[in-house]
Amino acid sequence: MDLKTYSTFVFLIATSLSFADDGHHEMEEFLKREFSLSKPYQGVGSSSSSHWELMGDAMVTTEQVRLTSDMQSKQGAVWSRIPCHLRDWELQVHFKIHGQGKKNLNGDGLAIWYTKERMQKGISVLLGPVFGNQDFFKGLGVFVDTYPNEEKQLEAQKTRYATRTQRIFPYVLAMVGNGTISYDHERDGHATELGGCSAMVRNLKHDTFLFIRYVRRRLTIMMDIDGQHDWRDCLDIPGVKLPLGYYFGVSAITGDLSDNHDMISLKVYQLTVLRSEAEENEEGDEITLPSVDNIYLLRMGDDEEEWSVIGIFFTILFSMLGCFLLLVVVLIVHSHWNENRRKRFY
Ligand SMILES: *[C@@H]1O[C@H](CO)[C@@H](O)[C@H](O)[C@H]1NC(C)=O
Ligand SMILES: [Ca+2]
Repeated sequence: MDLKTYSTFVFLIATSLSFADDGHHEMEEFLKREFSLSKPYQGVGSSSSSHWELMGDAMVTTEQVRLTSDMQSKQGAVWSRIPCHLRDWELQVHFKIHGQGKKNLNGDGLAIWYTKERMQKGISVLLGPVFGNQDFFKGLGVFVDTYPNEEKQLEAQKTRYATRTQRIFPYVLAMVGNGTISYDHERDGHATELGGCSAMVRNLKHDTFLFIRYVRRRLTIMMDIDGQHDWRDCLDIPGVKLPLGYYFGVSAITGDLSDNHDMISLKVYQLTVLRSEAEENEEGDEITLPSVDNIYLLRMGDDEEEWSVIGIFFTILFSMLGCFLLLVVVLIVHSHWNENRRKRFY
């Protein structure tokens, strides 16, 4: 299948999925060219009238926007110059991560952004601790993390990794920042993770895609990385509040270990969603600061919460056992009573 047929295919699936996903709500998609980046990347990095701005070590070729090449200590990014005021959108990211390094001897990964600040030119090179972008960001970051820093660090300390919390890398994860939350690179953002999934995306022959959908304050991430042209769910989180007027961007970084981090295309679709009046009212007030509802329920790897989940499980189990016992007792008493009654009649 060539790319065109493929896109049509993806679009068809997208449309049918969106119908399926959203029950009775109809949804249509429109490609927004002003927020999209695709071949032949006209003017990107060379013209100031381009909708996209290239930063750091990023460079444009005919085939891709290369955020970093497979060399040490590089960081690059490409940022949209236009703030996005779409309420419901989908971002389709066609990317490629590849390099000479053997498994786990490569890094560090790339990030896809919807944030208040676009990276500033000039200081970007100094301030890029989060996959080439600034820390304490406001907005959404989706990271394709290709190097397990935490695991390697624990290995070096000869500490055993709790398998319960182990994540298999490369790992895709989402984080929402409000300007005061820091991304912990040494722990691969474990403490601030909203959710994520493993994604074997490196050194693949076929095309790899990530879909980030934001509809009715629900954040969904899907992937197509197996070359099978089907979507795999990665995460699905309701109650994600993102302000309007933020910027899309992508960035990547290499350290001692490296990879080529290539963007082939970024496509933003406007999703038109019909809302009921109740939904309109519910979502009525404008969001000024990014946040996630019930964030404590999402935090993983936290002992207390796991215990409380186990606690709830046992409470339910014992209540059910209790009810069952009560039922048995009632039945026995009842049948005895019936028997006695029958005896009285004969
Ligand atoms: C940002 O989020 C953190 C963690 O959820 C919270 O403790 C903090 O109060 C938030 N900051 C603001 C300014 O809302
Ligand atoms: Ca990492």
